[in-house]
This record gives sequence, C-alpha cells and structure tokens, in this order.
Amino acid sequence: LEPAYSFMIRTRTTGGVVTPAQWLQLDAIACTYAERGLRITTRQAFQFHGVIKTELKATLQAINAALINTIAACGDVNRNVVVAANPLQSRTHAAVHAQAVAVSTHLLPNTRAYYEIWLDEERVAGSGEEAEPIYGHTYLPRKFKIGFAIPPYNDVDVFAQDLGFIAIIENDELLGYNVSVGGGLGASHGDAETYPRLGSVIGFVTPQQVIVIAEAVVGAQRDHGNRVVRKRARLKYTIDDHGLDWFKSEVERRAGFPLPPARPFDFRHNGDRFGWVEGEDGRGHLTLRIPAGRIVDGTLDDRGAEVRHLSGLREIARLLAAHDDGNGSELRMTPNQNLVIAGIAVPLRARVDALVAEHDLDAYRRASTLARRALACVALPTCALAMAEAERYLPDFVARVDALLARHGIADAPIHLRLSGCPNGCSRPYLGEIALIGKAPGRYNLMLGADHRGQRLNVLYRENIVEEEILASLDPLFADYAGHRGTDEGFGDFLVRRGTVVVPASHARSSIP
Ligand code: SRM
Ligand code: SF4
Repeated sequence: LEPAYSFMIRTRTTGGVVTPAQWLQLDAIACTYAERGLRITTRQAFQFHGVIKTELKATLQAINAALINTIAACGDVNRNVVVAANPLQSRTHAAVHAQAVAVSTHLLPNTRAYYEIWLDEERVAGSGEEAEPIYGHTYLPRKFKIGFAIPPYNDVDVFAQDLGFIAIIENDELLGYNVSVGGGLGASHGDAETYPRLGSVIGFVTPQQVIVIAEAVVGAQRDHGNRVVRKRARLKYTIDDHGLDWFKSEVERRAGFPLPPARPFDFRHNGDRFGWVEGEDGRGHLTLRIPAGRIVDGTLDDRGAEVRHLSGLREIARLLAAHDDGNGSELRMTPNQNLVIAGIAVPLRARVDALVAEHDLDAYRRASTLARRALACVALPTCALAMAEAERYLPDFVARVDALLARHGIADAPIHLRLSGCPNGCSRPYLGEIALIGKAPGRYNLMLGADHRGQRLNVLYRENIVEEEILASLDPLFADYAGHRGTDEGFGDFLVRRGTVVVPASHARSSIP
C-alpha cells in the first residue's frame, strides 16, 4: 500500500485577478479536493493544500476548466507576475495590469508537457516540435519574479522582485516604468554567501519597451546565472558577481537600446488600505482583510465564533455572477494576502455589505492596527522547509505585541509586522518594520529597521530568541517610540533615526534616482 501522499497546488493568476464565476469554481475545488480552504499567497495566487495524489489530475483539470492554470507557478521560470492592487480606481491600473498579463504570457514556457500529463493532450514532448526560445533546454538557473508597482503604493514590494517595473504617471498618463533588477529575499541561516537584496534601478522604459526589456533581463540571467551553486543562482547574485554596470550594459545590448535615466517616484507605504473606495467610473472597490490569506470555514475567530469566510465569499461571488453587467466585477487578491471585491455597481453595494457583515468578513474593522498589516507565511504544518510556526502563530503573537503597544499608549501605531517560518522569506519579512524569522520551534531571529515603503531592508537585532525575550526586547523600544516619535514617523524610521539599529546604505533604495 502506498503512503497517502498529499500535495500543494498553486495557481498562476497575474495580478491576482479572478472573475466571480472563476471564484465559484475555485471554491468548489477547495471544498472537493483540498484541506484548509483557499489560501491567498503573497504573490496574488491561490494555494490548495492537502490534495491527495490520486486526485491531483482531477484537481488540475478542474482548475483548467475554470480557465486558470498552474503553469509556471513554481519552477525555474518566470513566476506569477504581481501587480499593484491599489489604487484600483485608477485607469492606469487597467493599463498596467494588461501589460503585466502580456509579460506573463510572453515569458511562459512553450512546453506542452503540462497539457499532456494533466489534460490528456496528445503527446508531442520530445518529438523536437517544441522550441523554447526564451528558456532554452535548461530553463533558468533558478526561479524568477516580476512585479509592477503603481506609486504611491508599493504593495507588491517591487524591490523584492528579480525584475520590477515602477509605473511613472504624469497627469493621469502612463509614461512608462523605472526598471529595477536584482531584488530577492531568500537567505540561509549562517551562510553569508546568501542574503536579501533590494533591486537596483537601472533606467526607464516606455510601455512599448517592457516586453523587450523583460526578455533581455531574463536572457542575461539565463546565460550568466550561477548553475553550479544553486543557493547563489538568483539574479541578485548574478548582478553582485558581475557588477551592476556590466549587467545594465548586457541588458541594453540584448534589448538593442540604451536605458535613459530613471525618473523620480514616491512610495508612501507597502501595505493595503481597507474598506470601500470609489472608482473613477463610480463603481466601488471593497478591500477585506484576510488574516494570513487563509479563507476557511469552521475555525474559531477572535470572539470564539465559527468562521464562515469561505461561505461568505461564495455568496458574494454568486451575487456578483448573477448580476454580471459585463463591466467587470472581479475578485482581486493583493500581495499582502488580502482581497479586493472590485468593480461593484452602486445598487449592489448594500447587498455586498450585508453579506460581508453576515459572514464577519468585516472583522478587520475591529482588528488592531498591527493585525491589519501583519503578514505570515504558511510555514507549519504544510511547509517542509519551516523551522518554526508563522501563520498559526500570528494571532497569538499579534495579541501579545498589541498588549505591549497598548501598555505604552501606542496601540494605533501603524507598524508593519511580518513572520516567516524560515529565512527563505516568503512573507517578505526582511521588509517588515518588525519581523520574526524562524530558527527552531518557538525560536526566532528578531529583525528591525525596515521602512514601511519597501525601500529599506531590516537588520538582525536579536538572534534565536523565544517569545518572552522578543517581547522583552521590544518593550524598551516601544517606550522610546511612544515618548519620542515624530509626527507620522514609522517605527522602522524611528529606530534608524535614534541609532537603535544601524542599517547599511546598501539596504536602502532612494526615490530620487
Ligand atoms: Fe516561498 C519556497 C510558500 C512567496 C522565497 N515558498 C516555498 C515553498 C514552496 C516551500 C518549498 O519549496 O518546499 C513554500 C510552500 C509552503 C506551503 O506549505 O504552502 C512557499 N512562498 C510561499 C507562499 C505561499 C507564502 C505565503 O504565505 O503566501 C508564497 C507563494 C507565492 C506565489 O504565489 O508564487 C511565497 N517565497 C515567496 C516570496 C515573496 C514574494 O515572492 O514576493 C519569497 C521571497 C522573495 C524571493 O523569492 O526572493 C519566497 N520560497 C522562497 C524561497 C527562497 C528562494 C531563494 O532565493 O532562496 C523558497 C525556497 C526555495 O526556492 O528553495 C521558497
Ligand atoms: Fe516555508 Fe520558509 Fe517560505 Fe515560510 S518562509 S513558507 S517556512 S519556505
């Protein structure tokens, strides 16, 4: 008898956008084949956990029937492309999203193997009919990630991407993008050869040049990335090994044009905003907080009541599907694991609100300022690389830090907290103002000093400590912050100004190139 193997499946959903009809299909798949509901990831995708081996094919076929697939959601290829989810009301958003879809499609591998293995297509793999002009026979040395940010929000953490595009908009017109290369966060404990790195801005491109530049960057990494030491195979190391100037010229040579200087930009924060906003066309967009992105029924909430978020969102998707007026109401995942119910016509808003209230999807209203902004990676029990808890520990840890903040009279401080179960950094913890990075069960590295704009990495403050020590370390810092913070000064900025943590210049990116 074979052991009951189970798998995680991840979708490719550029910018995290699905239609209400697709939501209903994904919900049905979660209920039929997966455990622990639907999980929104930090790259605007869905994960299904606990799909058993014998049902893998049926699950993948059901996902494809929803006109979604999982191609290139994992592997040494370009991964799910992330796109700013805020501000949804901007017309620019539609243009940037369309551009991201075009890049994602252009960088898909050509192989038909996926279709042959999972969708029963006729076998052509190995017949010599498949050409991979972008990836070649050996694909990329490592995973590759692209993100599109629309200032003033940096919800995609554009400097954490191998390749980032920062939209430059003047008078509502999308002029083009600054190009950032070499971002990446994964590291290994005790291995100085691995480290988080923020992307470096190398110039400006017009919208028409985006695909060419993306292919040039991917090609340079394909041909020059480290294929010997896998831990050093990300683009960030290729750039650090060869030099940024060399990399920029290599990209320009491949693209066939020089990159003009980057333009100034201004990021205000890398979080989400919650509640309704009105779009330019009068349609409404409601952002809901989904703690750690987990959408389930049946667990207990902060008041001990049974959570019915999966059912609630199913009802909302049904409502939107039944009233589809062709103007595109959609569900949009954010890179902070939250959900935007988008493009809602005025007459439907009250009914959406009623369903939200009925299923307690507006729990964010009573959630603390800290809880609303906190991110946690999956970690235990499903992640085989986890060294400590993250998602399951988040509510308890937030409650304890909240109590500490309240004791210092700063419960309203908009601090960005991020927990990861290991140094791979899936919740982008190196960009958290306070971050815990798992070392061992119950033990974490405490990282401090990032800003709240995604433009400065944090640094190690205390190593390998338990909860009691973490809270004891934060206590005097909160006291200092409560007494001496400037108007609107973020916690990370404060710690750096006070000299409590010293962040190297290489850890920061300026808005003025
Ligand atoms: Fe991640 C591996 C979960 C975003 C850096 N990540 C994993 C795996 C697949 C573990 C594994 O290889 O066995 C995790 C599955 C856990 C589970 O049980 O579901 C996992 N990563 C996630 C997600 C689900 C975290 C979340 O809580 O939302 C995110 C899925 C994104 C997606 O939809 O595609 C996720 N991972 C990230 C990010 C953040 C981002 O991309 O914005 C990072 C840091 C950025 C970066 O890549 O540098 C990240 N994940 C890693 C790494 C380290 C890569 C490196 O360069 O060293 C690994 C390990 C690896 O690749 O070997 C990893
Ligand atoms: Fe797993 Fe580590 Fe990623 Fe968390 S950060 S999901 S523990 S690989």
